[in-house]
Amino acid sequence: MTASDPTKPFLRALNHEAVFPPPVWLMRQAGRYLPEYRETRAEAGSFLDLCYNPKLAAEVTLQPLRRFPLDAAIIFSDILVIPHAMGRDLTFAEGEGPRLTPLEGLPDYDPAAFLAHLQPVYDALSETAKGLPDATSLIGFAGAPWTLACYMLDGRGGTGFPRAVETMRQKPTYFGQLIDRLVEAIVVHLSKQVEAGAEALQVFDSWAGLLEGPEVAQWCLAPLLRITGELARLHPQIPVILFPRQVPQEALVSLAEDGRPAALSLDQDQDRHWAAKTLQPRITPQGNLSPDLLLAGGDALKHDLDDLLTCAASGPWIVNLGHGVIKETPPEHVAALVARVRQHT
Ligand code: 1CP
Repeated sequence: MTASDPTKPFLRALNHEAVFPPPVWLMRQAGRYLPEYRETRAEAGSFLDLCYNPKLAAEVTLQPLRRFPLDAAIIFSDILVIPHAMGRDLTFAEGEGPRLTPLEGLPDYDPAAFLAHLQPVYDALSETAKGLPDATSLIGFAGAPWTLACYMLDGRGGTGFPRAVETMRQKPTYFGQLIDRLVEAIVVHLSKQVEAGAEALQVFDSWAGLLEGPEVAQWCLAPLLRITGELARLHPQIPVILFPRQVPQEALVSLAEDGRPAALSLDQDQDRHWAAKTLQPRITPQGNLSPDLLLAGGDALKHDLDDLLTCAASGPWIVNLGHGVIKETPPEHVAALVARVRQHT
């Protein structure tokens, strides 16, 4: 399959074609808001056991597609499997999110051991590809260097990553070496996902909003450009979506001009009409409904979606949220959202 595969609306939109109604998928579309996910997770034992079980990971990847006519499936995994595969310990305590031992020095990166650790992710992709409906595309993903460094240095989320911010500011040489190592590992992991069947890739820089002024260019944009540059060389036909969450508009413009990602995923605070005018001529915007509105459902969600669909009528757009589905979201709200996108002609 290539990005111009005429049967797949998601890949057509990534190829900068205006597809209407626009393709739709949701970040965290597989996950705890679905009762069948909670059941499979219990069967697997723990979250990480689920991530490393190819059959069950493929099963939860496909679960949302059985309920909703989505245009893409994102492989069920986590951004933190990269630090884990670099020998960092990783646990997910129930209801508490991830925990890692805070990094000292540089992490190990032995490519053979790294790929052996991550083989279940590639097997899950091949397994998922077998069960995918014909018009649905398969997305592989990774965390961006800055966001992975945040978790590796602080060892947990929810705190604003003070150690990562301080290390980035106080020890730029060391920090640069860490970022270099992560860029290398991320490219290898994404490239293997393509070989296993991923038709598009998304890179999550969820904590890019913590960077200030010139730090955005240095630690978010530059590493992302190195990743898209390497991937364009290795897999020129594979579209890449970048998600630099909460960065200023000029950073998005700079990525659209210099980075040539196929798409930029916008968080819910970005002005979508500005994006339609400024970014859409160059790249495909993706986003940016509020996960809180999806949780609430009803008229406010309908209004916001109708506003978004006006942007999607002016050129290529992929309907998505500005961040992941909140775990208390009723699945019926997701069904209503997808149905309303489909109804639009
Ligand atoms: O309890 C559970 O079952 C675990 C909840 C959960 C899930 C469903 C975690 C723990 N990760 C995932 C899957 C996941 N994570 C996917 C694939 C599923 C899909 O999207 O449908 C993806 C793409 C991710 C990516 C991810 N993990 C990000 C980037 C996107 C984002 O949300 O900003 C981040 C930051 C993580 C770290 C992580 N993993 C899990 C949690 C609870 C967190 C966030 C912790 C924090 O708030 O800092």
